[in-house]
Order: sequence, then structure tokens, then C-alpha cells
Amino acid sequence: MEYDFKKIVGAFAIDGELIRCERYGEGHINETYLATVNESGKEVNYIVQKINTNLFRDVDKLMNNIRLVTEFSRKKIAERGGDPDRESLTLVYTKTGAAYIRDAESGGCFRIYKYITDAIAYQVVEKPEHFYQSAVAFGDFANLLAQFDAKQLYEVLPNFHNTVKRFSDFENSLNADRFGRAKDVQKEIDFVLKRKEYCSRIVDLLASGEMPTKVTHNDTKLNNVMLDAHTGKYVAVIDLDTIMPGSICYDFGDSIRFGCNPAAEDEPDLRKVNFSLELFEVYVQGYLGALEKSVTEVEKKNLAFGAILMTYECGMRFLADYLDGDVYFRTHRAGQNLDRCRTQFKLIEDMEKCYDQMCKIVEKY
Ligand code: ADP
Ligand code: GN1
Ligand code: MG
Repeated sequence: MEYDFKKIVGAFAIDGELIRCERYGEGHINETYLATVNESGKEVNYIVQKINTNLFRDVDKLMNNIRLVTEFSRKKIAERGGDPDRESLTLVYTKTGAAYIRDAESGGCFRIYKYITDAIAYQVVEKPEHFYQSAVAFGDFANLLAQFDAKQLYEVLPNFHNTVKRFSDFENSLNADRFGRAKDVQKEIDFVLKRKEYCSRIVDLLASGEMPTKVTHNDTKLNNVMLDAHTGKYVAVIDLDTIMPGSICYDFGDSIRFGCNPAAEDEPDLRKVNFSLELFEVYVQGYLGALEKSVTEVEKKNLAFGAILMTYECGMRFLADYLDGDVYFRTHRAGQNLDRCRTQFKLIEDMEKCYDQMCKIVEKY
């Protein structure tokens, strides 16, 4: 084991002996482990995460956000007769009541969540029903937090979906070209530059107040929702690091970006990467159905555009990271960020072609 997990898990309010602790999941940001503990003869699982402190500089404030949001949603879930341990992320606090520990040996920051049992986080949509369930999950999550006072939240990653800022970050990576990679990816660079006008549309609507700023999840990938292993129904929304003020067009768009593609996010064979209008409709139905009347006209008018914008932003971030030498998104092989960027651009081309149809579908619901 890379870290002394016996000691780390031992610092939390868990009454048992650690049996094993192994790498788990496919997140790009934190290091996730599945810990199995013997609690009076019973094997109980926990999710242990080493928090990415390169990115999350102020861990106290990050964890305070997560504490506030999970405690709020747990209360709401209990009030409506649900099971908070399963339907919400649940922090296990340390023996002294803290939300995380800083391990003296490695300097790493670790947190522990209760393991959501009998549930799966899918990497690609295997059945339309799963995607529908994820839409209902994120819609329901937004409803749950509708009364949560956003002012309590610390903006963990300022400008996270500020596409104007993202574009200028991209330009900086391009100008620096630290690894001399730009010359090999001119086609992808041009793809980004040609679409600069996309960047300011939602940023401006939020700034002028025409579009409401709401508490949003900001990382609404399919693999950030747990679905019941038997029924396929949604269980919980996870990965709460990026809960911040934002637009529902971002949350909606990010789900579409990831879920309406039957191939993996890093699929090297672009023939397998296609935007599915059928899945788009499935998501719209689930999401708008769950949100009901809380969606404004301006939001509705920009949902389809949000899908293109979030795909553009993500592709641009993957490309910038490729130019930077793969320092942000975890990679397992050379060229992975470039493959990720290319899948996003293929999806954008597809979406641009059927944009009118996407808008019509949104209008329908
Ligand atoms: P990252 O920020 O790196 O994406 P996540 O918090 O999304 O990390 O966790 C990575 C994966 O670990 C998820 O996709 C899911 O498969 C699994 N996971 C995370 N939290 C839980 C939990 N409480 N119960 C069960 N599985 C979990
Ligand atoms: C990262 O942590 P994860 O894997 O759920 C990233 C998202 C990207 C996504 C692309 C904090 O999400 O913004 O859309 O990868 N999270 C952060 O797959 O940057
Ligand atoms: Mg995740």
C-alpha cells in the first residue's frame, strides 16, 4: 500500500479493523480507494479519497461545503421518508469530529464516505433508462438544494464554467506551448479558435441577471450518479467537490456531453463517437420533468446551447492540458487527453448539425 491506510482509516470514527484498501473508480481528479473493514465479523465497505490538493488548495473550505450540502440533503431526504445513508453522500467524521485528516507521513488529505451499497456508477449509457434515471437524479438534486442558501458556499474553483476565462486559459497554454506539441494539433487548435463566440453567451446572461444563478453541481457526468444495481433506479448524486453557484445550462450540458455519446470519453476511434439525439430527448424528458416549474424561459432557451458549450469547454480543457503536458486530468497512456479532446470535438460537430432539432425537443417538454 502506498499510504498507511490502517492509520488513516483508524483516525476516523469507524469501529473495526481494516482488511484491505484498493484503488477504485475512474475519476480524473481525486484518488479513490475502496476500504473494507471488519466490523464485529461483518465486512463493511467505505470510500476513502485522497483529495487533490494541487487543485483544491483550501481543503477546510472545500470540506465545509461538502459538510453543509450533505447534511442539508440528508435532512431533506429523511423528511421525505428516504434513506439518507443511501440516497446522499455521507461523510464519516474523524474521531475528533473533523471532515478530513491530513496524514502526517505523506502530507495527503484524506476523507471517508459511507459506501453506497448495491449501486453502480456507469461509465457509458448501457440502457436509455439509465440515462433517464441520471436526469431525474440531477433534477431532483437541484430541487433538494433549491432552498439551500448558496451564500454559505465557498466558491471552491472560481470561474469553473466561465468559458470566457477558459478560452483565455487555453490561449495561454497555446502561447506557452511548453512541450512543442502545438504543431501536431493545429486542426484541433483551429477548431477551438473558430468557435470563440460561443464563450460569452451564458456568462453574459448570468452577469446581466437575465439568467438566474443557482446552486449547481457542476460535474454532472453519468459516473457521478449511483444507480441501483437491481432496479436501475437512481439512488444518489455523488462527487460534490464542485458544488458552487452556476447555471442549470451547465449542469444539463455536461450531462449531455458525457451521456449522449455511446463511446468512452477517450475513445481513439472517432467512428464510434456519435451524438445521440434519441438519448438527448431521454435526458430532456427526465431533467425537465424533475425540475418542473422552476426552469425559466431564458434557461430553457439555452439548454441545447449549454450542451454544445459544455462539450466545447471540456474539449478545450483537454486540449489545453495536452499542450501543458498532461498535468491536470489523470492520464493512463500517452495521447489520452488528445483523444479525449477529439471525442468532444466530434460530438460538437454532430450537435451543430442537429442544433435546431435539439431546440425543438427542449420546447416539446
Ligand atoms: P472524482 O472526483 O475523482 O471523479 P468521485 O467522487 O466521482 O471522484 O469518485 C470516483 C468513483 O468512486 C465514482 O465514479 C464511483 O464509482 C465511486 N464512488 C464514489 N463515492 C462513492 C460512494 N459513496 N459509494 C460508492 N461508490 C462511490
Ligand atoms: C473531471 O472528477 P471528475 O472525473 O468527475 C473534471 C470535470 C470534467 C471531467 C471530464 C474538478 O471530473 O470538470 O468535466 O473530469 N472535474 C474537475 O471527464 O475539474
Ligand atoms: Mg467523479
